[in-house]
Amino acid sequence: MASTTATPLGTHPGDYIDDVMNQVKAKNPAEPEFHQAVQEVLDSLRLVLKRHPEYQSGRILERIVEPERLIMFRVPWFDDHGAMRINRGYRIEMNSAIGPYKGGLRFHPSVNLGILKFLAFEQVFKNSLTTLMMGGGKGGSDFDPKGKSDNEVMRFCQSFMTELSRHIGPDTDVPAGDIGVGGREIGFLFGQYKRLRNEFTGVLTGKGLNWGGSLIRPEATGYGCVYFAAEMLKTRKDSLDGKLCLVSGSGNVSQYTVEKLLDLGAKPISLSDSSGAIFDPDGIDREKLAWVKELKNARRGRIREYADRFKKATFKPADGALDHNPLWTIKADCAFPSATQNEINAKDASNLVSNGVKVVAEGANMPSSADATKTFLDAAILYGPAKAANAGGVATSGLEMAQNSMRLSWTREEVDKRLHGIMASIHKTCFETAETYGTPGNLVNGANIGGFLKVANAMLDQGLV
Ligand code: NDP
Ligand code: 2IT
Repeated sequence: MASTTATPLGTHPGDYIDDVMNQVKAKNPAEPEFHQAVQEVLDSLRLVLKRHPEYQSGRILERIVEPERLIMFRVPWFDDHGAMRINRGYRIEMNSAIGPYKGGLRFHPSVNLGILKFLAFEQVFKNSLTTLMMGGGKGGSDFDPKGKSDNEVMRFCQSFMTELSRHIGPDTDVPAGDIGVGGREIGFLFGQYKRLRNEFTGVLTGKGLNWGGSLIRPEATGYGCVYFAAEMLKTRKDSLDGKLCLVSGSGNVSQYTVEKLLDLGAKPISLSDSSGAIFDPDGIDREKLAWVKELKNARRGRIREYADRFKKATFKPADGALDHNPLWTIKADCAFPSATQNEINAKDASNLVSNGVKVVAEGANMPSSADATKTFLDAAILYGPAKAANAGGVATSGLEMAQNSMRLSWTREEVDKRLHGIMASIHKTCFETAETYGTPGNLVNGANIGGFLKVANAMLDQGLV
């Protein structure tokens, strides 16, 4: 097992980074997604530490990989048959150097400590890139909303919030949605917080429009990701007009990615869920998208039904025995992975590249494995990593917080204009930072370094906390 003693000051920056990574693995065993997220950021920081020894002497890396606080709790609830059910709840308060903890809640059976730590870690850098004052956090539960009645989901959310409410607040920690947590869940969570605390405050984002929510927040992650892709294309004097686009997932992010792609003249041709993927050579137009929204948001059905409804479309079931995902073998100009982590492996990435993909913009968090990321960077395609490309969601959450503080609501046009401006500014930061640190075009380095610098400098200013 690697040593967990402090690396002596004066160690070569490269060895210091390796030591920190070994300590992360030793202290956080069996958390491969957390290791993957940390490794990617630390690799980018090799370029920074050579120029800025103060981050090493201030032990910023050891501090930034260590959550400020981990909260784990029991969530007991009754199902519709009167049986007792027990789930596990979590909130990771990762870093508050530049603002209150901010990040989503994920309800999915795969949720565990390592997955939430990877998400919370990424959130720190993403939130910094938005230019708004938000620290990083993430939470959730291994509760599976699939197949549960609205009443079961409500009882679960009330129990979850009964414990979580002790730890959050509008100036402390502001959760939002993520996989399995949408408008319905935020409503139940907000109602219970208000009842327990007797306070109507902006303690959650993604709220309903009549009770403190912001226009464009539901759309923001998907819209923002498409704006980011358009910014990347602009650097090669190109646009989304007429581009064939693969989109994975069929939830919040995927639906609004398809919507904005249609606005900008592109042709989205796929969607998926955990049961498989549909491919529609005619394109998913507005009418078909409205049908998908009804299928997924109201009926909570499976994407397979799309191929029954629209006869030209084909459905390919998910097959864990394959070494690749058939979705990523479809020829297209752009790919918008918008389902979940590690949904693109090395084989998928090389399939995309050999089919001539020009743009990959990540709507999901860490959808590409480390090898897949390397394949995209080596191929020098336009690759927008998640912490930059999907930051529009949390950025608009930041705008919701600002509106709540002022007790005002901006118009749809105002919020969309700000979102667009923020995505362009994130792209600029990533693009210019990649150049400054000697790796032009590498937006992975640009995002990791651009997000890191502001947080690291705030941590230095605030002393050893
Ligand atoms: P939703 O719950 O609305 O949709 C999730 C979609 O992904 C569903 O189609 C779901 O299929 C699919 N999916 C989830 N897990 C898996 C899996 N293990 N294998 C295959 N498919 C899977 O979530 P969102 O759209 O909000 O989130 C999608 C991604 O975007 C996540 O990575 C999330 O972290 C990220 N993100 C979300 C933001 C937001 O504002 N909502 C902001 C930034 C990033 P099924 O229904 O079968 O489970
Ligand atoms: O991953 C993410 O950025 C989100 N799920 C959105 C977080 C938020 O606070 O809006």
